[in-house]
Amino acid sequence: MNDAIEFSSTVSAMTRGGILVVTIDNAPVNATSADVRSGLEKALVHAEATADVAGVVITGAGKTFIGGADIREFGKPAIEPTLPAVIEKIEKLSKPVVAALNGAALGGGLEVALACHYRVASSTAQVGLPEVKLGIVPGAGGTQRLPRLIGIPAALDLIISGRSAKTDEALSLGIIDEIAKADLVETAISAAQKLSGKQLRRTGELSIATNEAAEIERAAARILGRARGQKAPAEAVRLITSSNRPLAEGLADERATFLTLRDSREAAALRYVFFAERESSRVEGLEGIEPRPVKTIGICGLGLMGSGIAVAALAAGYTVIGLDQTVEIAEKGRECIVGLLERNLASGRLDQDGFEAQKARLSVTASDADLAPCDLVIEAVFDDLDIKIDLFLRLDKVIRPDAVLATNTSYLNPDEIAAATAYPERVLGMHFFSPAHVMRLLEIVRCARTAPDVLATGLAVAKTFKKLPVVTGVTEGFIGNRIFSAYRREAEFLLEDGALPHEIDAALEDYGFPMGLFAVYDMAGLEIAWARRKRQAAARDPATRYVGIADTLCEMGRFGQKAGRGWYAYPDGKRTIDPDVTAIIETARAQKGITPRAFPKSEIQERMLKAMAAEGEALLAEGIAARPSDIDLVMINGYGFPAHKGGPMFART
Ligand code: T1G
Repeated sequence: MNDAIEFSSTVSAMTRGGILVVTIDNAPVNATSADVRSGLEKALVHAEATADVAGVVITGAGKTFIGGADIREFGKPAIEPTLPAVIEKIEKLSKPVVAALNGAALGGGLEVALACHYRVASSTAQVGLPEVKLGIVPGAGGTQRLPRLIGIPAALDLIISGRSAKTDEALSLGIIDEIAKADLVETAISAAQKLSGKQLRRTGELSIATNEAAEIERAAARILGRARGQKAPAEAVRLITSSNRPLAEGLADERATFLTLRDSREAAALRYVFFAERESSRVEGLEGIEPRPVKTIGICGLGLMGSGIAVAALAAGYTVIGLDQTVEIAEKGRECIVGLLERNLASGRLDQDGFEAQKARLSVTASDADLAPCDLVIEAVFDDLDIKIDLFLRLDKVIRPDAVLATNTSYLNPDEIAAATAYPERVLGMHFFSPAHVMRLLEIVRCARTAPDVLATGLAVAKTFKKLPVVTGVTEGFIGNRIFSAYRREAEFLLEDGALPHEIDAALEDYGFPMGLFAVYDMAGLEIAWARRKRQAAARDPATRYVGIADTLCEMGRFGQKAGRGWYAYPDGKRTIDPDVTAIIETARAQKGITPRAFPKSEIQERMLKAMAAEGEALLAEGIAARPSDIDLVMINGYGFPAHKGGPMFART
């Protein structure tokens, strides 16, 4: 082995067995920055020109092969060499180039690997082209080379979903050629040595199977039906399904499309969300604060929410002790939890060993004393203040003073719960969204007296649950439900002013929401909000505009889809505009002397967005939310706000 050659500050190489082993070391994810591209290009020129170099291996330092192009460089002037230029050099090299995938090969990372003549992966590697999640298309050959390697239908699935494939799937699809059984780089070196002097398989020269037209047609139609106004998926479908044309032509079209999309509002919004998700767990004042160690988690209340939380905790490796009122109820909770684990097993998300291990870490009880070993207890009992305070007072007697107590309440004031306990500083809120084992969003409620290391514990546990934590202060409904209330109020004002439920829903779905507000309302049921409005009626300010239409519907028993009627009628379960509801709305307008007028979709959208943004501004001013992007993450991940619009705060910029 000779000395390392530094081709740039992030690209170095050593010759081993006549093979130039090029390592990219650009923390944190080996993104293909300008320095990486320049270093790679120099290494390829060196390999081509050096007689005793018989081939090249490209690998990454650390746990990622290449995490993609450097997203932070987007929007800045391009610096030569571009990634497509470097990739073309790889594919055209006269000597074999072998990719040694030591970890994630995503976006531009997989595109680099696709141009190599052979791909070896470690068992922990994953491959993917997630560009559509950033509002763009692969811009360095992915839409043209991947179909040549695995066919158009499989390429459509991977590129449009943006998902990653683990090595077994990547091998069976043909994206990688070998999973290293021993040392990855050694395996890659021997592959390069065997290929030296042989005819090289260049991905760009492969032909594309064209006997799958019907399957392609179906896949494309399915994808476009779900795009909901996004441009990138449609463009990706066009590029992939037309990839059986000369490579140079396809690459030129792909590059032009990528550059156009990269500068689009949709891509800017999705990049904003990407970085916002990594920002949300950074809380001012917590730098250097260590979370309390958590190994055993108690969950009180094993209903739908509690069972979902238990599944998330078991999947994260914790020991879980479930508590409910009686042994029978607790056992029912266990059945529910194990049922969810069995669904994970059946779907392949869990293997048999994993299933058995998680089941073994679960126990249930009706006795408070059994929660004594818990480092953290999360309550998900009925959302009633007295019930929650009573439970926490009981827990004060059985768990350690340093164990953390978390309430999952959606609407009660956690400060009142904390104030009633022996150690208020150990109390915080962990507001899960149902189903808790599926929904990523988790509002971490910082109570007035929550200790910093308790807040840090909540954030750390959220990360192990693979949740998206957003810290909120204490206010009615925290961030999400408070903004949702403003959104609902504005929609009801629009009803009185002249719009109808289906018109508002159509405008919201046109904007990108998967479902309009009134359709969601009917699905969730009107009675919950009605009960809350009745509780708050005495305190309501008569000077504030109040719309009683929903109350009228509830008084008529029109509680929504389950009741067969709500904002819509549901003859044979199909949501249908109900003239009775229109009449109720018209009567309400007349009673207030309102002369209704028509509202175009754009005005409905503008009023709804403005109402959400105004409430968001108030949350920022009150210090409930730390940053606008936190508010956007809550609305995107908890309330269906279209991510490609960035969220209500981004959308107003
Ligand atoms: N560019 C710049 N920074 C990136 C980055 C990227 N591609 N990926 C991650 N980071 C930053 C991230 O912001 C965070 O920064 C740190 O790295 C750790 O990230 C030409 C045009 C690779 C699976 O979409 O999926 O290639 O917060 O917390 O959990 O066709 O990062 O520490 O300051 O996520 O170990 C396509 C995006 C780009 C992959 C690692 N690639 N990244 O996960 O770390 S477009 C992607 C990820 C492209 C080509 C097109 C994940 C990861 P900070 P992290 P992780």
